[in-house]
Amino acid sequence: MTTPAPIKRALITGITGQDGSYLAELLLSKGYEVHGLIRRSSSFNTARIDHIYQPAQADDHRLFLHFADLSDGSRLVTLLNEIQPHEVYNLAAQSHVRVSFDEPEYTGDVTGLGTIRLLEAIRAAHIDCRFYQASSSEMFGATPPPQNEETPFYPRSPYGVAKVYSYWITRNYREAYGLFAVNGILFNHESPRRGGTFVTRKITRAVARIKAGLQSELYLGNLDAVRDWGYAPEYVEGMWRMLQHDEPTDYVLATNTAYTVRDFLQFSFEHAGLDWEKYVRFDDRYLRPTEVDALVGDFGRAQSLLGWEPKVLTPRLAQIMVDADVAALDVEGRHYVDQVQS
Ligand code: NAP
Ligand code: F7E
Repeated sequence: MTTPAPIKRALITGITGQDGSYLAELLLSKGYEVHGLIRRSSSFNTARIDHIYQPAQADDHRLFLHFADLSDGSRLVTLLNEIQPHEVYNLAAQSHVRVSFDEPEYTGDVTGLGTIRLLEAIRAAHIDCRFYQASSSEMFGATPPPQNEETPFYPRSPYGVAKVYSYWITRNYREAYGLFAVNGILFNHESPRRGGTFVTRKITRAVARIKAGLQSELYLGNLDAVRDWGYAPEYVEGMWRMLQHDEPTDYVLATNTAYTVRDFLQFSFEHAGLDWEKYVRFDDRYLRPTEVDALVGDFGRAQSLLGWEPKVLTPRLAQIMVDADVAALDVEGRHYVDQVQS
């Protein structure tokens, strides 16, 4: 008789965010026991994972949530001791670039120092685990595209600078302590679960609301910025593959295509049969003190070592997001009508 393989345990920080929710779904589908770190909040912050959170007595209860915070190092030590994970995915961050100019110290503390607190907790708990760090194309900042794993960093925001710290401390712990630690340098990736203040989701929600007659204007900042927008569910698959590889190294995940914010507007409004120029207005509050003009990633290493490549490219991504926002508004509308009529 063969003994069943031991269940793998993963810890995800940032599980309530866009990527954390898709990664939790992926790992559960692969049979993992998944532990997620969540923050105490005065309002509900688990909307993205409610659909996979089973009651504790259910047979397939393999998702566990723990209150903690990346600014609380001693809590991370007790948590790591308790969970003893085989894989740790550090996705938690103050992840908004514009906000990082308003809250630079806080962003440095969570997005930068949070990573060292987690790495030190792994060492203090004497755990033999693999570590994924959510690094970002924002680290390349002003260095012109195409960008790959050898491209020098030139961050242009407190967020980018904090991510550079986390990138290097992850490499340092790999070299100093032999930890299986990797940086996934991910270019922008979006989905219907993208936070509403990032430009893609702000646009696709506005399209749905304009179409429904609920909104008549959309205020934006710089429309000339060039980004390489991919599809988040494909990127979390790449994160997982990085931790399954024989050797730890760093990888870019991107689509290697370049579109402006204006292009994204065009794809989104056109899909709903609307002309974006009739609705979009400029608001300088959305400009940044220093902008990242162009990010376009070369994912050749991930393709050759991990067999990873993107399938959904930006024009299709915009359609997926518009369709999801239109459908969500329909459900909301039906819910409202049901309530009024009942
Ligand atoms: P997101 O939706 O903004 O999610 C961020 C997550 O971090 C949320 O779960 C949030 O919790 C949590 N968090 C924030 N501060 C925390 C703290 N002090 N302690 C514990 N948890 C905290 O971000 P995302 O788009 O999923 O991105 C995931 C990671 O990849 C982030 O590190 C981001 O910087 C990085 N990244 C993202 C992209 C992208 O295009 N999406 C590209 C490159 C790198 P709450 O829900 O309670 O706020
Ligand atoms: O801005 C321009 C803005 O906030 C994209 C994060 O996930 O990806 C994300 O950072 C561009 C910028 O994303 C508005 O100036 C114009 O040039 O959607 P965003 P981001 O700054 O690229 C990287 C890879 C990360 O790591 C980050 O965590 O769009 N833009 N008008 C606007 N941006 C916003 N947010 N709002 C506007 O109204």
